[in-house]
Amino acid sequence: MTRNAQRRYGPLGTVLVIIPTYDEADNIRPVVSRVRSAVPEAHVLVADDNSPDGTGKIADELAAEDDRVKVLHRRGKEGLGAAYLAGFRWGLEHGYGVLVEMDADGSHQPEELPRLLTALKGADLVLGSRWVPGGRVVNWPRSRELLSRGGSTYSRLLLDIPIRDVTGGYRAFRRETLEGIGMADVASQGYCFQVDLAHRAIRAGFHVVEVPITFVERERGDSKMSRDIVAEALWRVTAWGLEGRVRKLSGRRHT
Ligand SMILES: Nc1nc2c(ncn2[C@@H]2O[C@H](COP(=O)(O)OP(=O)(O)OP(=O)(O)O)[C@@H](O)[C@H]2O)c(=O)[nH]1
Ligand SMILES: [Mg+2]
Repeated sequence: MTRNAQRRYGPLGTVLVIIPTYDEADNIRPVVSRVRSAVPEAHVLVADDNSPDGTGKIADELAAEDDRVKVLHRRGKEGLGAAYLAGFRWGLEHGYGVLVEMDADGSHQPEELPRLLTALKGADLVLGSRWVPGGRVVNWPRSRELLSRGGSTYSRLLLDIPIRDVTGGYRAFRRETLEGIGMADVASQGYCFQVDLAHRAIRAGFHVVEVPITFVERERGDSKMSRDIVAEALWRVTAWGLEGRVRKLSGRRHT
């Protein structure tokens, strides 16, 4: 049974959209401006890992022009997961009620954010989903689609979680959800950071909802996706799955 069963949800509070960046100089301006138009009351935090292409400097210019845009400058490239954790901590310390994950490259359309926020009124965590009815991908090569669908199916079956798009990175968390999943010991980095957070939220009994999105392949800048990121996801998800099975089996033996 989820916590949702007897739960009444409180108001959402102020929204912080966290955008991690590494070499997104061509993308950062358009995405921030689209977020500001789509949800004018939301604040934006750019979490930049000292991008060599000057993305952090452009983000500073945006922050100087607009009070609702903030920048977290980090020392160097430490991966998506570390940038999000730093962004979440910053957002929680500054009192935000909702923390949103969004890529900088236009794959996650800011115009769809209002739908995610509406769903969050009755949930603890909302996942933008490519693989539920109504969800889709635009301009993705068949190989990427197969990898993504395969990764989600593998994670769903192994971890026994009822989620169709486990690796997606367009999400909205209530602050209480992040406070309740033990962020301090999250070590995963790439796609598996997303799997890790969804899995933790479900295991902690939070109500997790998928909302269909249209995911658009990046048009500008380079992908940071790599063989290492896929390998990390594969070994960690397999290890979590086996751990869960052993836990269940030994629980059964003791009872
Ligand atoms: N701060 C920070 N951001 C990162 C890092 N790696 C990736 N990102 C950002 O995370 C988001 C997702 O990365 P992408 O390269 O688009 O990954 P992807 O969507 O799997 O790959 P594509 O399909 O090629 O776009 C983008 O906004 C990146 O700039 C990192 O090490 N540090
Ligand atoms: Mg991308």
